[in-house]
Amino acid sequence: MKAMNLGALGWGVLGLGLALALGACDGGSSEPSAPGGSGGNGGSGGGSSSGTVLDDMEDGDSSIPEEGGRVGAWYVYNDATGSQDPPESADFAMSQLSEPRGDSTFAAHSSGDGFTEWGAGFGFDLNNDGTTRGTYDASAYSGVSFWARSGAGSLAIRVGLSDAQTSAEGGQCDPNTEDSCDDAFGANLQLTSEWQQFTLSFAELQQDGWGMQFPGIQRDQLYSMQFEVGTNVAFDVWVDDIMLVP
Ligand SMILES: [Ca+2]
Ligand SMILES: [Ca+2]
Repeated sequence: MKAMNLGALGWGVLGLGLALALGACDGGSSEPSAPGGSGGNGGSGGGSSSGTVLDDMEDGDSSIPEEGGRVGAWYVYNDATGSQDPPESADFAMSQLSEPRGDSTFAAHSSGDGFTEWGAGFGFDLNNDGTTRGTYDASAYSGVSFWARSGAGSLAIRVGLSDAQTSAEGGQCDPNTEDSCDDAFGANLQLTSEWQQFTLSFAELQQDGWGMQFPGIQRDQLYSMQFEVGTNVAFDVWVDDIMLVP
């Protein structure tokens, strides 16, 4: 749960990593196809019922399901120049959907505005029990998928998966050099007011380019998954049904 500390510190700048937690098989989590969510972007046609659920958020709490070696808490992080809800100081509980999306009634939700340095985001660690932050081995999977929408119009976000290369903890980038760490492998996506399913293969993820550069994501040593917005934008982001794709 104390991942928030990390959020405030190190992860700063853009993406971090991935995390994945699988989990809970409570009803419906394995079937992201939802009425109204048609236009799945990149969705591999028809539902990814074969994936491993990292979090479907249906229990409403701020932790990913503790399963398969995954454990971690949701947190927000930002450059401290604007306002974000929930605030970093609060527990990041999941939010109830005003309109259920298929079997889903809860999702991760954060909104805010006024950030001017690099922005704000939210995410979760894949292997952090609150005492020790370690890596998660996702090498059995080809990528991740999730559903997302914007509650405030079209919005550009960056999804990042931090690994042992781009996280200071990995000892490969240099946390003492500005703009070395935290340039996580990820992708830039465009959200709309409609729910869309995004499927990203690890192979297609790229660093943003401002940090120490590495040839490719280290999928067997992932730290976290994060959803981030840039500066000078009012945002209202919803994320649901995050899965590891075989
Ligand atoms: Ca939970
Ligand atoms: Ca959900």
